[in-house]
Amino acid sequence: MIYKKQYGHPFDTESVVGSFVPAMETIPYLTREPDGFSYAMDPQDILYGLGENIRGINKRGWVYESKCSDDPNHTENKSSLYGAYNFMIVSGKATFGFFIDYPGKVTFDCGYTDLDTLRVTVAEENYDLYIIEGESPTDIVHQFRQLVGRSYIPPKWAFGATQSRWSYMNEDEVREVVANYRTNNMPLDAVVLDIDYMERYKDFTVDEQRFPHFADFAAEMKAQGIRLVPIIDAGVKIEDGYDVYEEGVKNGYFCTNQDGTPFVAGVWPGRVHFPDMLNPEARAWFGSKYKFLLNQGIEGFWNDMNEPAIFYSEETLKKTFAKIDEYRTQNLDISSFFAFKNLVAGLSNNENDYKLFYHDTKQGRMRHDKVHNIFGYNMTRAAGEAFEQLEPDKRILMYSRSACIGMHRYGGIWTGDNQSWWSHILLSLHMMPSLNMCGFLYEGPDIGGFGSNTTEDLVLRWYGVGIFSPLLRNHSAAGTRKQEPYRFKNKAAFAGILQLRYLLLPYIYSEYMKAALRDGMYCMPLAFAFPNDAFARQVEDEVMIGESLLIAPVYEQNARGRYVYLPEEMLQVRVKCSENDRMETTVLPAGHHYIPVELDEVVFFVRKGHILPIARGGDSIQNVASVNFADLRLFAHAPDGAAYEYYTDDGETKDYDKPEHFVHITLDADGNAESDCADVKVEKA
Ligand code: MIG
Repeated sequence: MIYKKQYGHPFDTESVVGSFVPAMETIPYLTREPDGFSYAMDPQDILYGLGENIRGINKRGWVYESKCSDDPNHTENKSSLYGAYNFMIVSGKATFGFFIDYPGKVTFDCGYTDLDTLRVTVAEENYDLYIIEGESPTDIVHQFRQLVGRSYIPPKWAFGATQSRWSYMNEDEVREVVANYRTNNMPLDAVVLDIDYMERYKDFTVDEQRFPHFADFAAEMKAQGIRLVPIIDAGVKIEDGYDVYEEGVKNGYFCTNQDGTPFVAGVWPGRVHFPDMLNPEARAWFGSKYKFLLNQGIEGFWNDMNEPAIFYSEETLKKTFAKIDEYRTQNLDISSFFAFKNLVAGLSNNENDYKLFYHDTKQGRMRHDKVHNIFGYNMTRAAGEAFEQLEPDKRILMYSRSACIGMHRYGGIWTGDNQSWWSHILLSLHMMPSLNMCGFLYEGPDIGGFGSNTTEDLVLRWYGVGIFSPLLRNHSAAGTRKQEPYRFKNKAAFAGILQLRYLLLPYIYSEYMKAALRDGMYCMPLAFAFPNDAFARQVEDEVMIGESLLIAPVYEQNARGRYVYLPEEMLQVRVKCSENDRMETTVLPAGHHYIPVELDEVVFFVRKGHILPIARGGDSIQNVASVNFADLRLFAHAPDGAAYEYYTDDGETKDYDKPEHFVHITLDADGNAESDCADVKVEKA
């Protein structure tokens, strides 16, 4: 049951696509406050949601702000990251969900000011509030997702490994990455091209010195089973003769200053204009530009800097220089010195700049800060809508940095500029279920860490989590220690852990597709799967991946194992990655266990009575195309038999719902396995 209450005159974000929801006079559960609402929490109440954010799965005890920002320091003292995910579930005394459909700033004080009070504040009283009532958190998520529409589905190859770096500078550097993966037996499906593939950071151009025959090069890579995934930035460089710039100016497609002239900001290319992603015509135009790369054989993209990130606005820069001139002649004392110092540091990611420019939307002219959180969403939507037209039958990979609920229909996300820190492994685990609730199923972190120097053990342990996230991407910042898996000593362990990902793909893909097609979750907190287990409700470092799998990764340096809580009897699968993924199984009773996990091992757990179908190994796996999705080994502890619904398709086209994609697999108590599809062979492992 969903209730809706409209306050004032909301801007239509188009986040909601679901069937008509009747408006309610009074809403249940929440207490109205002057600038939002509140809820009195019981000590046992848990707060879920808010998508990609800092801190735990349970959001209690901190204050979060939906305010898309480009902040590369994902530390505990922050309140906002790149996206706006205004969906939460209260689970406890009462269990319900709520969603605030509003494109500006929303504050979620989750027991920060007052330990037991949830207080939500909306910047203006122009929004839609939805309350979702359901039997359980899982049911609430399901209903919410029907309201906001089906999640994005990437091509199957996008579940393979991606290697990225800011930046591979030319064709030969990319070739070298691919060759190193191949010679070390590390499967790979995609290499990312970061900003340096462009000509002077101009969107929809390719640098002719570095990539002189781009289409041929894309074809050469594809022949080896590798896709190139170029980056697209939000800002369009101001440069005479550059077609994207000139067309945008001519047609009035850029965001404007108050006086109607195009707004100028500084980002990578220097001065840029921002395409007005909220103007439907401008959005269609920007989307059509992706054709330049699609035509050269590109099948996947990532959209960056689309909060939008601003290094400086022309206006604030001018004021800053003027102020610095004033300081020049002054005696800089304790206060003026710090004010002077902060002037330049405060130029970038400065919220005030969002008040300086305007959009021409369907609902008239809007100042940016009032619709700020849907800019990145609409950049990705521009691409998604264009792909529908240009390639109606083909899945195109798309993931974005900024996001807002609604964008989940057009693309996934990567979780931005994390650091090579152990705490960020755990953070990436926390983000998975929280994003899933909000509809973002395709997601993943920069494995190994983006900022600062990494270490071999960190990268290995991070893969131990990352092989379970739909987007599996190793990425790092310019100037940091290189972290491609073949750079390290224990190559066999890296090869094995990547091979393991590919062995797991039949299950990972099947679970992903069922979650997407049925508005479910691919990854969920333990509490969702074991709602009556008081301890499972507290667990923050284990999650469920699909219906069968519980993961409990090691995320501390020098740890050679960890405590794992099993809510019920389970099958432990221990994988020795450095020995060709040799697997050992043991049945463990419910309870707390110390589980040793060496650096070259991955250990996971299969629920009793459930099946984990995996592919057959061998060194033949080089990419997703070489995985046999029709010859499965079943891992199970099923004394009373078990059944599994296996989803399989070509992974390229969009006829997702065909009944023949759903295969029924059964396993009886004696270990006899059967599938109801002649083309899918199954055998108990
Ligand atoms: O200001 O394109 O999050 O993944 O490597 C940095 C360069 C701009 C930020 C992205 C990161 C990417 C980087 N970009």
